[in-house]
Amino acid sequence: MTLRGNIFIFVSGVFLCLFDGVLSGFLTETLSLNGKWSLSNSNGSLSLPAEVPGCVHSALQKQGFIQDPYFRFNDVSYRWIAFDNWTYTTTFNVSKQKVLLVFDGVDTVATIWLNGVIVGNTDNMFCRYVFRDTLKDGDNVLKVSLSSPVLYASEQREAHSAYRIPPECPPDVQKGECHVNFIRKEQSSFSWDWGPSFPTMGLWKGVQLEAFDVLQLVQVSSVPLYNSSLSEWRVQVEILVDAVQTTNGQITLSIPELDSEQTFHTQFLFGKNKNTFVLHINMVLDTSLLQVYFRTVELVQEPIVRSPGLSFYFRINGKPIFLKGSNWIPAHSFQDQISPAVLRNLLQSAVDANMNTLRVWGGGVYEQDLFYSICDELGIMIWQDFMFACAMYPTVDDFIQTVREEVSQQVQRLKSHPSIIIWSGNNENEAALATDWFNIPASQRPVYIKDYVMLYVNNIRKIVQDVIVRFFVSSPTNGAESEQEGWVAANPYDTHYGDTHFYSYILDCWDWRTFPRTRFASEYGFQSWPSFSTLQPVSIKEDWSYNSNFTSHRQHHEDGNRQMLLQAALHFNLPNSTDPLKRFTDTLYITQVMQAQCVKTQTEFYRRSQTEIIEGEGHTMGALYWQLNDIWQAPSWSSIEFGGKWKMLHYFAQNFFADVLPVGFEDADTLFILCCLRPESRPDAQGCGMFLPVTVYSWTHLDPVCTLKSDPLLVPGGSAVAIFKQPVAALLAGCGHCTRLTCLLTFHLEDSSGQQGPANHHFLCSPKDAQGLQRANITVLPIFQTSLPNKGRSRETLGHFRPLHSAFIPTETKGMKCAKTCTILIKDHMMNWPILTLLHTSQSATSLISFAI
Ligand code: BMA
Repeated sequence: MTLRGNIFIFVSGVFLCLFDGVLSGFLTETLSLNGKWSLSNSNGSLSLPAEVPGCVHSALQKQGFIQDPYFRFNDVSYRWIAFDNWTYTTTFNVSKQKVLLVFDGVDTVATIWLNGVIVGNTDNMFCRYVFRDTLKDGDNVLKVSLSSPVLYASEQREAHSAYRIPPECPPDVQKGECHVNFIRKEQSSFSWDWGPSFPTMGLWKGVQLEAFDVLQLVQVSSVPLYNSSLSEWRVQVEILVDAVQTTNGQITLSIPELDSEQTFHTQFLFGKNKNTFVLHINMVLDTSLLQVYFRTVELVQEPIVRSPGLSFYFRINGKPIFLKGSNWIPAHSFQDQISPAVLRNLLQSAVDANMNTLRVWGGGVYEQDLFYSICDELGIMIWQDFMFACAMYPTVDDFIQTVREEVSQQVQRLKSHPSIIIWSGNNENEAALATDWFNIPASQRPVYIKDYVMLYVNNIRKIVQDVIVRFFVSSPTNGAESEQEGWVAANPYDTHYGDTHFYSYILDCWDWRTFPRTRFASEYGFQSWPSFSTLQPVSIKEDWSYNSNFTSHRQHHEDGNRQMLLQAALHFNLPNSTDPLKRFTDTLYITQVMQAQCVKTQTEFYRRSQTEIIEGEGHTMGALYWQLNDIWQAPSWSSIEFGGKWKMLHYFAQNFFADVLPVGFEDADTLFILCCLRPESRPDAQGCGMFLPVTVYSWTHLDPVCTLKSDPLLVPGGSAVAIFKQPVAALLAGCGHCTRLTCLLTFHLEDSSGQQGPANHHFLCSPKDAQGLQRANITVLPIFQTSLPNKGRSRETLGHFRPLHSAFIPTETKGMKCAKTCTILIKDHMMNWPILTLLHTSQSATSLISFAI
């Protein structure tokens, strides 16, 4: 398995093994209780088979009791489900009597009954529950009685009478349920500004019986540790063991490929115990050459020359790394419906768009093991939030206890994954307190700050630090500065410290001056609608207009539909077809064009701010836009639609996250082009000589009006350096009869071996004002490999169009399927604008499609 670049890399076959002789002592018999259970509601009027792992909604849908919950307004129609109580029942036959009954995940509030006797209760979706009980020979009946999460949350709130824990309810536009902060459950399951309210109930992970005679191996985790003064690696291995009696044993840790092995004699004490062993690595590892699990991570917060405040960046294996990527939300309201293929497709899409990082956002779930394994394998770095978002939380004893258990378990489960580089305490809760989202009277503020510190600092941080993982308390935060200010900074959005979240839908997104020049942009974004082919299966004809009830029902962000059009109208003519369906699909499309161009401008601004310090601001070292994926078919900030189809933004991301990228912008009527290089793309410290051909086109023709070439410039890896500077007026005056309205620019970087990175463009006016732009008539044809010299790489095939890189092909075209043996050719019959040269190469054309824009 190889992780890209030299950030952290594996060699396949390198693993820690516990030798057989020792393993035999751990032999555990496992009987899975997964599969068909029966399910009924509280008054017995509904009774049906249900799959475990699974949830009530999925079972009801599968058995035909309800329609697709995502169809039209069904989220509201099926609200009743989460107000009822539901019981899962199974019967099993065993001969062993001393067993552990293990629930890997219960959603959420339940009483567990075995043969008519209560064996335990659950109240936290993120915990694994283990009950020790005596079974009887023969048939045993296991019941899990789930209480309504909505009513439970409301009861908890009632019981908390001393002071309120805001917010009480989500905004009306979200059509959600209240008091989700009182229940340890996926916070977005009560609705979010991109998602429906489906407060799920069920056994969302596996259930099994485990029997053992002497010892049970509960969990193994390993963390590589680097001692920089000795240049030595060690691996700390933690083994969680449950022993029936105190037992002597030996543990051998071995990594044959690294010539490292050590045997430890130990005593396993009665009960559950953590045993820690440290294996010294005998080989000297050069992490830039060897592909191994070993990697170091540092979060660097240190003074910057000419700038107040502190830096905020990640040094991986000793190298500063610009984190490029996005934010991950739950891929479905019903976790049991997220298949391995769905996960892999989304994560591969992140890699295909040249991302190196995803933030698992704090309002969802700690993802399943497979998610992190795929990230390990693909080289995606993970910023992992703890699951607290946009709210205050109670700190009563029971709540703190369940959170402590959750945090210990999750960190233990996930800490071996090299992909996770940082943990963060919550999403936006420092900002919510600091900037008073919930109108908390000044006199009561200390109470909330005390609760905040108690939960995230005194409890979560303490647990996390004990197990050696990197952590900061909130996002956005001022990091070390927030700590100085008592963990809640006066302004957690301060550009001189930590990370920032920034959203503005009203300001012109083509104007880079509106963006904060932050140290690290961990959230920013714009909404768009998914394409018609994604909406069609969950809607009917009367829904297909921008002003329909359906269109406003699916929009969960206040005023979102209007904001998209206002932003689009700044630079594009809004659709005005007299055909209502065409007008609707054109409108969906223009929102995607707007979103792609907005996020492009903002991301390029962050990438070019990597090296600069301007008026004390800069050294930006991360750009994670909001958000990668969708939970259902609705407008959102995502770049990938529910179902996996790429929005236009995702195609744009493939370019704006490229390792080598030229970025153009204007300042005081002067055009600057910067060359952004990631260190991995140019490992040589000296950098490399880069040229920048700039081509000027008129909107009317495919042939260039003129081409300018910059002098070669030595560009070091890991920097953003100005490579071209010219007043626009002078540039145009030297180039035919070009004006701002008739011409535009494209440019790319070249070194002695040819073009490096994608071509980019710079518009000199809004497309709505462009003179000469004509309606294109484009056909997409499947062409078989045998008929073309190149091997199915659509970028090459479209080389003819590459210079004319800047326009916007409807994503309907991009969603086509393509076998490996075929490639796609776009023909512009009128040889006119707009043409975009990007097609997703893993997708394909199964039929001939024509369209015009
Ligand atoms: C951010 C996120 C989410 C939200 C998004 C868009 O602040 O943390 O809570 O969905 O904004 O509003």
